[in-house]
Amino acid sequence: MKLGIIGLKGSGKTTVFRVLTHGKIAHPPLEVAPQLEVIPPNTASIKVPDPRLDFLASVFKPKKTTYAIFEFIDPPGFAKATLSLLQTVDALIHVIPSFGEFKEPIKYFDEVMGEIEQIESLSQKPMVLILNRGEEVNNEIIERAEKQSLPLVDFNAKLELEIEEFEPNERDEYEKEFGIGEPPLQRFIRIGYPGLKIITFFTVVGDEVKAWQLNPETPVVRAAGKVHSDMERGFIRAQIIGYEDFKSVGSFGLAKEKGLIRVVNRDYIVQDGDIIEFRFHVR
Ligand SMILES: Nc1nc2c(ncn2[C@@H]2O[C@H](COP(=O)(O)OP(=O)(O)OP(=O)(O)O)[C@@H](O)[C@H]2O)c(=O)[nH]1
Ligand SMILES: [Mg+2]
Repeated sequence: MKLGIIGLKGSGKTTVFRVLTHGKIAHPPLEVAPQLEVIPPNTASIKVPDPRLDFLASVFKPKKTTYAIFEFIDPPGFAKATLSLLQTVDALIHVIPSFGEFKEPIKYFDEVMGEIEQIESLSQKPMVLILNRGEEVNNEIIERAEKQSLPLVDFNAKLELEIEEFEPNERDEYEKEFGIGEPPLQRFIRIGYPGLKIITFFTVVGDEVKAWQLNPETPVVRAAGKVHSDMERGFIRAQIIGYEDFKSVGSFGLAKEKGLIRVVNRDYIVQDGDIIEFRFHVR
């Protein structure tokens, strides 16, 4: 899934980008940008941590465990040209600054939303807010986010980046002194995931256990197409078990005995956490 980062110039987009991608080297490096006519966005991909996939891997012990991917795209500044770079992303991460000279988060929020609303290809995209904040929390913006049903994740991006870059012993010392809270990526996933309007299904095939991302309300035949176009074309039926049901018994054998595995046809709407086995036939 592609996630585009937006926010006013200097709001902390690149700092957030680096925090969420574990400081991965931006590509292309920012240093080369001035020579180029158009400054390219930073991009980096990360595996989406998922304890459910970890559990499946511990049960099946496959050779390969494949996590879903978040690809973050971080364009510079906040110009129309920049926004047009984001037309192909699946969702937007909107960084709202509340530190230093940035003292009016609501105002910045409105300004960015105003621009977005004028660009049809962006205005319909799912959105998660990141309040990039210093010491003081601004309740107004939190209330606004709630009112508009936008998930809001708050952390201090600059501080988090500094913590990430600590040596392990510095980190231990810091943790002893201040305590280290939930890491930003985990926070982003826990709070923000529902706002991304995406669900996850799993496949267990041969030596690979894999997580797949899917839009909600997708019929299973389309999910098959994500795995392989042949599977969609030759789709016959699918066997499904919800993750929680599987976890309660711990094996397909037991699940079958207990009647927890369902056979569904092509119109079945895939649910978050479904473990799916596709049956297909291609001539
Ligand atoms: N105090 C403080 N400074 C921050 C925070 N986040 C970012 N900064 C600083 O603000 C400046 C701009 O941050 P960037 O991450 O480059 O902002 P940006 O939105 O990517 O900027 P453009 O790409 O130019 O639009 C940098 O000097 C950061 O170190 C924060 O949470 N607290
Ligand atoms: Mg930037």
